[in-house]
Amino acid sequence: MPMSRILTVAAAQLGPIQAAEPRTSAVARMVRLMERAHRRGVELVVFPELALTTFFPRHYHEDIAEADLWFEPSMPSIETAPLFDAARRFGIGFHLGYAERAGTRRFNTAILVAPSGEIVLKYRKVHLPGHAEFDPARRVQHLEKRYFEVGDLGFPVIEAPMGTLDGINMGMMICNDRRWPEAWRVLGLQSVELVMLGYNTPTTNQDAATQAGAAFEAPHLRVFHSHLSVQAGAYQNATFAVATAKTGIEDGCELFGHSIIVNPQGEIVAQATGRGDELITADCDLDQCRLGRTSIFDFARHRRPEAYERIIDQVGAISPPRFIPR
Ligand code: CDV
Repeated sequence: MPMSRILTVAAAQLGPIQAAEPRTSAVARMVRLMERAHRRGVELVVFPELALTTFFPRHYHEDIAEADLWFEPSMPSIETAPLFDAARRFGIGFHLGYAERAGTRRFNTAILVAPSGEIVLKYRKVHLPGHAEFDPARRVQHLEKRYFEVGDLGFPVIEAPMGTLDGINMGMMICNDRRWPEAWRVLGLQSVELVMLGYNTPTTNQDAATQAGAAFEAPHLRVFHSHLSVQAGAYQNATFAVATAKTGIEDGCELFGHSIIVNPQGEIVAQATGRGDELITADCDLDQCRLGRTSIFDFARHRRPEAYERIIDQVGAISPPRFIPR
């Protein structure tokens, strides 16, 4: 009987980080979570999207350069070094979302860091929600399209050692990406076994709130849609997923949290329930990915890309031909 390939992972959900909270304080909170994770035998900790600051795209800066205070021009930096030191001290890997400034370019980025402190993989968010200009109709802005470029790294997967395992296929996406099956499938096509993703999702759909006569989207459906997306993505691509949120009331805007860890059957195996810093953990037997990928989702046997042309050739939806009764 072959040994199971078990990796103990944690989603380190963060309570709110207010605009005035310095990075040193947010980093100290994360180091405390890493210490707790270590005591629970965790080998890899996943932090949320833009984990070092408030979710600043809700704040408008007319001059984009004024927003530079939210960005990291280097990684690690003096302020983030304690995370890398903690990784080495506790022998655990971590995933971190942050705003990256690369010269004059700005991205919503996530990195995977090995227990040695080495950066193993970087991803830059592809599906940027929101808008580029100040929208007076909105109570809360969502200016990701103003502050970030569309990610230019695709959806990469890397095989790397983690915990006691020799090699795990790990990939990343960020927040809104989780709602796009294309993103999951691109990871699935690289035999991903563990998808890490951070998110900041408000309890209220501001887009619906600003549309005249708009349909109401109940807060419980916001959580449902988030979980539905992660569970479906994990199931259809036979992978584990760790989806980690920020939660609570941040700069007057409520984030719904509800971080989850999902197995390749699409089942939630751990879920956060609180509104502050919270650690949820799961032992992930990566060999559970094998069933899906050798049966229903054996891509080599069953995919039919010749029928999927529209996925690549077309962006917006077109109208179908109309049936005219004789
Ligand atoms: N940070 C995000 O990407 N948030 C979006 C919200 C705006 C809907 C999300 O998909 O959760």
